[in-house]
Amino acid sequence: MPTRNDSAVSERHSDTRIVLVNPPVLAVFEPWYDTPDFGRTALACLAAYLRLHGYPNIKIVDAKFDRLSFEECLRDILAFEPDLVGYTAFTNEIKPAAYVAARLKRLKPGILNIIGGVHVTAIPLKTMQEFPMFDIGVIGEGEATLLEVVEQYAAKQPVLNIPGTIYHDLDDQLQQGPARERIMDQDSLPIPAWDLMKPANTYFVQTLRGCPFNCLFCMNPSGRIARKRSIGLVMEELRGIVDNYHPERISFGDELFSVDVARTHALLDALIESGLGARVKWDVQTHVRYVDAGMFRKFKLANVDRVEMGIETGDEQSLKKMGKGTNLQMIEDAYQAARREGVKIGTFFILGQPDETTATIMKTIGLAVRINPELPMFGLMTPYPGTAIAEMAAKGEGGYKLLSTDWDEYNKQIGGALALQNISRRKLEFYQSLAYLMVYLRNRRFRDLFRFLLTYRVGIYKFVRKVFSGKQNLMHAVKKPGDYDRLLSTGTSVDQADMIESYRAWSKYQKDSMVSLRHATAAESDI
Ligand code: B12
Ligand code: SF4
Repeated sequence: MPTRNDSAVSERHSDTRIVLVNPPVLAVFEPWYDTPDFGRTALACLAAYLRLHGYPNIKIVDAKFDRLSFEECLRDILAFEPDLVGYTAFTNEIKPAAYVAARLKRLKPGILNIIGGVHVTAIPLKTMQEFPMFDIGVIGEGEATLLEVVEQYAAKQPVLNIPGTIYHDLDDQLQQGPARERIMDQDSLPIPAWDLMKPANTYFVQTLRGCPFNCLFCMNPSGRIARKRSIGLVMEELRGIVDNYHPERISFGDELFSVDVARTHALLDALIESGLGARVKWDVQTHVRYVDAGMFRKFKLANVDRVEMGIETGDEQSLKKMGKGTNLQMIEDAYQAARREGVKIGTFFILGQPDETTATIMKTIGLAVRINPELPMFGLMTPYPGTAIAEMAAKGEGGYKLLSTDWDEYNKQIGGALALQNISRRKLEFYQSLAYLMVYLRNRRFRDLFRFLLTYRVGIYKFVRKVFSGKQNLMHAVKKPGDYDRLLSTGTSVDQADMIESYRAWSKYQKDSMVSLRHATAAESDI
């Protein structure tokens, strides 16, 4: 019987055609994410790398950015007549990606389906078992790995044992290749292929990959060492975007934008001196430990419109346990500095910290009311695979109750994956709504509240329907394509033990990667 690797071999040719897909949404809950005015950076990065290495026949189908339904997404993929199709997926996107891949496999069995992104990175084996419509999984940073996959394919070789992949061998058994080294020299990567997408209002630009912290709720997919692009290359990308596409906003999509304070000052100086800062709105996501009054002054001069920071909780004990390296004093200092310099702020809070109580939630809400950020964001704790929170939830530690491993529920704003033993999901959702209301009402921001309600009206309507239907599950409030569940039900979905294992495996990977990088750095300094 031919295996999926064999069947593909006969149809291969050197002029390989590749489609990269950001899958459609099941329903619009959060317009900012579900109907974005920006394309997915990962796909632009991968396309640019393949193109640089001699594969020009690439199409990006960004179904969210292009507002495509599942049918339209399939139509666009098929119209390009691809040999390989690569899908990107966060956890909450893995089922929609698998659904497109399954439909495509039925229509064109010879096409190689490749899945990449944080979900398959966190649980490679389980993802491939749960979703057999994917032929190859790419674990971690994708550029070099995808290129090798495409090269083997184009050379009419079965795609086997490539570092950073999980794949089906010639007997259709799942095997994992060796670990892929992270790309230390980020300047070796080309500028993302933004030209393969329609012009956008917003661009997410990455100036570095990685973050030194270890928050309980985050798997830190890019590793603990911040690998930085040079200021020159970042400026070249920014100039290209502003000159060619005239966007309204550029968001720095780094995990921790100002982790290298001196470099951040240099980048802000470059934005100010070049006059580029004045031509577009900017926002950055950073950390209260790595900002100060001088930096906020430069943010202002560089026309940075909003600085976003993960505050997470107003409870000192929870902050201590979290692994974020912050405390209430740092939060206070950062927000006071921003206010003094007149910089707008966005803040992320997560309700549902380990052993959270009503009292600690009220502390968080109290802090948010006092900070009164221009953009307040209250998420509910979500046990993403590969995180310590997922492990705790699966073991019932931290007062947690894992409600679901249905990935459609894994959304921080609205979803139904986790509750606490002493605070039901319904109650957490109540506090989340209360938090938004308190920030707007206590600060007399009635117009902002009205705008918030208007923006999120569809999500709010679905949320209310969920509450009144008495169902915990968000997906009951969603109209799915008729064959969605049937096509995806393989009977091999993950269970609690897999969530525990995912954290162990990912922590080990992170540690090994740190050790191997330290060796590499030591060896370099010996030369
Ligand atoms: C910027 C960012 C965003 C931006 C993305 C903007 C954009 N244009 O791309 C925005 C603001 C939209 C966003 C939204 C959300 N985000 Co976010 N985001 C990030 C962040 C900080 C960086 C992602 C990024 O762009 N990295 C740069 C690119 C180049 O790297 P990458 O995406 O990892 O892709 C590489 C590899 O993964 C791989 N790869 C990826 N796709 C593919 C596909 C193929 C075929 C191959 C071969 C390889 C491959 O190769 C790529 C290049 O090396 C990450 C943290 C992180 N370190 O990843 C969180 C992160 C991805 N986000 C996260 C979350 C939870 C969300 C939200 C769900 C939040 C929410 N509402 O609950 C939403 C989801 C939106 C949605 N679609 O539903 C989590 C995901 C956890 C999980 N397991 O799913 C992360 C890991 C943060 C965290 N603390 O846990 N996010
Ligand atoms: S600081 Fe941010 S990116 Fe770093 S580990 Fe914590 S949540 Fe993840």
